[in-house]
Amino acid sequence: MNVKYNTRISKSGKEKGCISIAILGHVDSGKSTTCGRLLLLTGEVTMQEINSHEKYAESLNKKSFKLAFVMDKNKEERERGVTISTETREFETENKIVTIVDCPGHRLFQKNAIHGMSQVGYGLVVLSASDFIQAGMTVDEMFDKAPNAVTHVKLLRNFQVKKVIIGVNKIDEIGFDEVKYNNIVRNYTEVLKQNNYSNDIEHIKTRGAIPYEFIPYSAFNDINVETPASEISWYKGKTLLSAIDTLEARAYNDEDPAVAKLTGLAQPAGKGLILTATILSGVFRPGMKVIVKPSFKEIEIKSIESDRKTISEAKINDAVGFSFKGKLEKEDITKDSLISELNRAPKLADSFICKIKVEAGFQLSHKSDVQVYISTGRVSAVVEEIISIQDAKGAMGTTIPIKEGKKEKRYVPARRIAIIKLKPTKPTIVSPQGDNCIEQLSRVTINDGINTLAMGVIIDYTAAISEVE
Ligand SMILES: Nc1nc2c(ncn2[C@@H]2O[C@H](COP(=O)(O)OP(=O)(O)OP(=O)(O)O)[C@@H](O)[C@H]2O)c(=O)[nH]1
Ligand SMILES: [Mg+2]
Repeated sequence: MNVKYNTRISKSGKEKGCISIAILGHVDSGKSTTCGRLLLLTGEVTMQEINSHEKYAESLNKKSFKLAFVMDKNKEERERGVTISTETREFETENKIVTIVDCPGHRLFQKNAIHGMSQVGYGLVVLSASDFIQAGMTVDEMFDKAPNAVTHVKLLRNFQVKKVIIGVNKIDEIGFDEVKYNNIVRNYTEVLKQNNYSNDIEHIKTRGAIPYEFIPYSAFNDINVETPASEISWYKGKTLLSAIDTLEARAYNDEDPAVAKLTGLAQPAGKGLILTATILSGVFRPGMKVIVKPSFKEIEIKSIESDRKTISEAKINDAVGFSFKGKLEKEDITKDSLISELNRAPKLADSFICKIKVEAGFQLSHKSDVQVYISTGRVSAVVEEIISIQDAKGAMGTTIPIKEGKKEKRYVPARRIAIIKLKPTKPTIVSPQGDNCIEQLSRVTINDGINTLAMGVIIDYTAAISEVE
């Protein structure tokens, strides 16, 4: 093992940790405005640019969107005042190089938000403060008020992020009121608890819980984004930028196989295809021979770009563009493609075996059709076999085999652990737990189309015929 932290030499020549954050939350909570403010405060965008956005926004009767227009670049987004597609930018804090992926909050563009979540190591869920100020709101009431403030953290937990910051934005709209802020924190903590977010070290270690932190601020009015504000002198915690600065750079093992997930493609005039991708494991370098799956196209990396600069290495969670020596066709690519180091690529599986735990209030039936989320994508599958089930009285994790021909254990009851076999409708790339495991390819969430039924890890698989040949 040779564990390192993902770092890069910054513009100032200082070695800084690299982190990536998806900006999530309900529509209009101020996600794009937050991104605009962060880029302005860190010098990536000038006041002149904001002023010119303001003029244009004013002509559309949307003056308050001047900061959001930094991220919302296309005509439709600007005219409607909503984010449609994700937008990625980079800025630096004192100790970190930060990639932000601004996601849409509108439910019509949920797919794009999920695409954004799948690319990052951290989440910033932006709440609009006035939504949750009433004392004792239930999770259902919060969902009714701002569905994606609840749905996004639920979805995000499938993506192995290391922490979420809950940004309580628009603190000006609740008159900077401490009591109201405390109600928001109390209310929303319930949403987090229900979805396996916890700051309890034991829960983090044993249940894979994701830690969280609340930060009050106002992106539009520049309150507690970079500097502590007198308006909320009752608040003694971090500013939004200091909370971001203290997120840990992702650890990686530089001996692990290099694997990246495709996020998009571009074809600049007169040039070859450029694939944009997020690194899941290992280190990519120019000259490396790679294989694209599921097409099995082999090709060599010519150069790697990040934020329009050429870089010599791409490491965990980096969002980069690859250009290639040789010809890569659009047919070689699907939206689920993985780019991996040749001879060390994870395999396509025809079926896979998982150890899962069924969620409270649900059961998982034999032969049922389910949707399986692996953090790189989603696939339809059938629960082909229930191999063993945890004894109701047994210790956690001990399972008893189903007896041949026995009818009654045809489903896994709520809260029970089981070993099951899933058969996807198409070969799917997985990485079972164990040596060289790629975490994002080893965890599954099983969904019935609406609800999460179970979550767990992949422990084994049967390789697809295309891998065996
Ligand atoms: N009062 C107040 N308004 C804010 C604040 N931050 C953002 N807004 C306003 O909220 C509105 C929506 O802002 P956006 O940044 O576009 O919101 P969004 O979350 O990116 O929206 P989608 O991407 O469409 O989901 C704009 O009118 C902003 O000016 C704030 O701190 N205070
Ligand atoms: Mg937006």
